[in-house]
Amino acid sequence: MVIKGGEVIFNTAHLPESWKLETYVANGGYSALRKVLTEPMSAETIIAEVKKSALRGRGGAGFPTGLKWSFMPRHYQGDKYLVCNSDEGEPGTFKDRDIMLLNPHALIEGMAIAAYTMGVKRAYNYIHGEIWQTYERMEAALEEARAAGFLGEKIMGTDFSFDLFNHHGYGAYICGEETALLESIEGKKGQPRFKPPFPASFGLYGKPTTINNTETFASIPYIIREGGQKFLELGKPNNGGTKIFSVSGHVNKPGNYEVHMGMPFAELLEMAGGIRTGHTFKACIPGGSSTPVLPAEIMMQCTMDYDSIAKAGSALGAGSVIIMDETVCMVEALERLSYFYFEESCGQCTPCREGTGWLYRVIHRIEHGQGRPEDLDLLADVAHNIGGRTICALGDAAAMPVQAMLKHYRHEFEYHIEHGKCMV
Ligand code: L3W
Ligand code: SF4
Repeated sequence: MVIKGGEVIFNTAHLPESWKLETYVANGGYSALRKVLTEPMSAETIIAEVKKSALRGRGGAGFPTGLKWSFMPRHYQGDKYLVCNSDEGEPGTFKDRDIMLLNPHALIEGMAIAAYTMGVKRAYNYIHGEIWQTYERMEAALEEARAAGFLGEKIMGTDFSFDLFNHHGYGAYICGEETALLESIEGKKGQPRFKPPFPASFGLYGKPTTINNTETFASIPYIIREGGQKFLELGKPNNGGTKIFSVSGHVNKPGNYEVHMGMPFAELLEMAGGIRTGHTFKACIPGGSSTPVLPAEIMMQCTMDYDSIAKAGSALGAGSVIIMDETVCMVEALERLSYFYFEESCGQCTPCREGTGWLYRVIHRIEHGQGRPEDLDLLADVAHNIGGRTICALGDAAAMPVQAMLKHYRHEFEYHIEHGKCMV
């Protein structure tokens, strides 16, 4: 798989043993933490710089990072926590594991800066269950950072003390939902909580907590080193910086590509080697399986940023670009997606628990030649009755792909019902 280096996170990925502390430090690593601690920079100044950068949460929601940091109660004297969501498990996502494999110290440094800014002494990095090599790499990086005095008591001889621990999950997709993740760290069943209250006021062990994605934290050292304005200018207004796009599916060179936010989609596709030889581009899921599918002709007009993809009727999500060529039957593709959400529903709310199974069963029978003429209206109705009626976004995430597929590819579903087989 291709890892295409960028300017912010994969800038050292091409170097031998890029994950080692020695390599990181030789390339400016931990100088941002030093700057923050020794100048010293005030929390207000750091948050202002992050706001200026227009860094938005890289886990899927695109929430402004500087704003999120400003929610943490500044003068609260009790325990506060910082949590990194490295639980990427959505179909199409595979960037955070490469960040932790290739540049783990950018994550550690970013978290240390965030902890200093928000007055946090203890943090957790929640790593998806099935990625053992990544977990071991992160463990080794934490050991290196502790031995070098970048974590622990009185960091760099200042009064700032902070420690960070990895927490290995067990592979449940729902634990990537931020409140289910907190429950899981607390040793409970990983089920989402009602929001509000948001983690900023009631988070880990009921204490104020900030949760950001791996790529979000790993972008922070650059912002402090080079300034928020420079990061902003790598992208476009309201969409600052670079973004790692995980391109998969029917391209010649699938992989992780760190590019400027706002790059035309056509250029990204070109970088990924184009559609596999001899085939034509049919459709794209631009941000991970919970983001609506877009036909090729719409996608080719987009730039890769939150605003452009939203305007086209989908979402940038976690930047997980799934490319499909003309051989893909959309009924079969949706059957696989809907099985995933059915399987991963935590079962707390009726619309999601029952609705995801219902969607899957109807799509399954269409795919296997037993569809009924009324099934398409039934699918639309069930999806409509899940969306917005559940505790967490998994319900919406199960409903949206169905609605988007019926919007753009209804004729393929109709053909399947009429002829009992794929149109392609
Ligand atoms: C305080 C308020 N905090 C919002 C915080 C909130 C959260 C962030 C965004 O889901 C999406 C999901 C997936 N006071 C606040 C506030 N916050 N208002 O801001 O919140 P939210 O609820 O919009 O999103 P989320 O819960 O973080 C993430 C979609 O991303 N997605 C999923 C990708 C999957 C992975 C994976 O495999 N792990 O990354 C892709 O599109 O469907 O909609 O921190 O607390 N007033
Ligand atoms: Fe669980 Fe689904 Fe409800 Fe989310 S929407 S809390 S996954 S049942």
